[in-house]
Amino acid sequence: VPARTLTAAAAVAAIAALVAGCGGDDAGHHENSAVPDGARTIAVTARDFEFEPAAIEVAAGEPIRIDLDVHNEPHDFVVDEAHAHVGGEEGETVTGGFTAPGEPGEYAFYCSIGNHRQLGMEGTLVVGQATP
Ligand SMILES: [Cu+2]
Repeated sequence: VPARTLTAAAAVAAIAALVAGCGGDDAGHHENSAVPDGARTIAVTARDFEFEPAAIEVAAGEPIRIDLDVHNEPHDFVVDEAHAHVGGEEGETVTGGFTAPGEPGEYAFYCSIGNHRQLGMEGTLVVGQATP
C-alpha cells in the first residue's frame, strides 16, 4: 500500500474522531447549537476559505444567534469555549446560537470541516465586558 494512501486513511480517521467529539453529547454533529432566549442576530458569511466578518464583537454572557450564509461547499462555524456549532451545505443559510463566554477576551471561531481552518477559515470572537 502506498504511503500516500495510508496518510489519507489516517487523516480520515482523525477527522472522524474530531467529528465524533463535536458537541460531546447526544446531539449529532450536524445539529446546530440552540439559540438562547433574547439572542442578538449576527449574520456571518462562510466561503472558501474565509469568514465575513472576520471579527465579531459580543458582550460577556450575551445570547447570540448566528445566521450563517454558506457558499461554495459545506462549512460550519464553531466556537469551542461556547459550545457553538452552526453548519450547513452550499447555498443554505442556517441558524444556531450560543451564549458568549463569561470571561472577556479573544476567542477563536473557525470552520471545523476538513482543513478549512488551516486554509484561513478562522476569525476572532471579541468578548467585551458584560453590559449592565
Ligand atoms: Cu469550511
